[in-house]
Amino acid sequence: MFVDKVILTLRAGSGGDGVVAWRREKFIPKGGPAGGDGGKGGTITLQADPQIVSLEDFRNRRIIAARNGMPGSSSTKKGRNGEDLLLKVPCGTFVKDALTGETLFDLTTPLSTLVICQGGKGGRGNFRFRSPTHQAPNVCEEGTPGESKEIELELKLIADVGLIGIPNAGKSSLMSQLTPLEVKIGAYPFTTLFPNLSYIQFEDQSRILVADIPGIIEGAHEDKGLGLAFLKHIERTSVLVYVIDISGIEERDPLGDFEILRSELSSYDPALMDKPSIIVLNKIDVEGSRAHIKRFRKKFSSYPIFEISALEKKGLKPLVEKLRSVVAQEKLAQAEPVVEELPVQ
Ligand SMILES: Nc1nc2c(ncn2[C@@H]2O[C@H](COP(=O)(O)OP(=O)(O)OP(=O)(O)O)[C@@H](O)[C@H]2O)c(=O)[nH]1
Ligand SMILES: [Mg+2]
Repeated sequence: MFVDKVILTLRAGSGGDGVVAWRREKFIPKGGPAGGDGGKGGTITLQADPQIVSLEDFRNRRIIAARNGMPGSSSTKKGRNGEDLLLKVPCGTFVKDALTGETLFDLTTPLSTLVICQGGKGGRGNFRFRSPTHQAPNVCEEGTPGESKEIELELKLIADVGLIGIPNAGKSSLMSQLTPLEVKIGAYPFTTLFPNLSYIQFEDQSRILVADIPGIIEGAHEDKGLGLAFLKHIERTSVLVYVIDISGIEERDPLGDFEILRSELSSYDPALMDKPSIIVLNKIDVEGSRAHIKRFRKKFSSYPIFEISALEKKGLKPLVEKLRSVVAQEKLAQAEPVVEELPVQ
């Protein structure tokens, strides 16, 4: 199941206590201090993992706790450290303070990590308090408590391309032609209930990440259909691809469909209107689509428009080339300029 929001209580392990103990060996009457240190408490770290696309693993886990460090023991033996926990989350996970809603971190870069709850320190045993003037210290320290936090994880998928369309337009059909993902396709609305994420692979090993979003209907901003909740997963894309069923079957007007999509997207976030957009007119294999294509091109001539049949794999190559060039352009535009300076002579 696709999960994009969870609230968790995270508790790092506390440090183990140091102890007071004495050397007790035959013929050494006053053997001196021998109390060992407590072990460290387990630390909790989050890591962005590109292999994971949902927060599903955390769905039934309210509290996640790392183990405490063990107390020290005699013969200056250190207590065992509590094991650290590495929690893997999808790239694009916002880590928020659950109480204030403040964003603490945005785990976007693959394999980037965030130490979210530091384990407590082990207390020192009496062996560590010995000194020339204090040869029999009867003191030791307690371990310090581990950090504890109530956090919210919210995923906003990181994809290069977002596929938008009304239900049945053929978004998942297109996704399954472009990417290796096996996507569910159905001749009924709302086949896709959660976003699908996959990639277009190029010969030079580069990839473009594509997100297929559940269908949007008129009134989605009033929670009709599946609402607009999934649109957060296209907020960070470089390009929006509007997939339009151009066949005009089921009495739908393809031009009207595009206007509905624009208006729903803009009511979710007007900034989406400024993203580079491409229109894909799908189902050109259906008889009668020609007339609609003509009308569509006339009315929306300012957009790049591609005609395809996802079913018959027609027109896909020019579309993929366009996606590749727009994504590359956008990435370049977003990249921070690096200023190289010559070393001072
Ligand atoms: N004739 C024709 N049918 C197509 C084409 N592309 C998709 N279809 C059909 O349209 C129906 C819907 O396809 P999907 O890919 O599931 O559509 P979707 O946009 O993902 O739909 P939702 O997940 O419900 O939003 C299926 O019956 C497909 O076989 C096409 O190019 N030509
Ligand atoms: Mg679908």
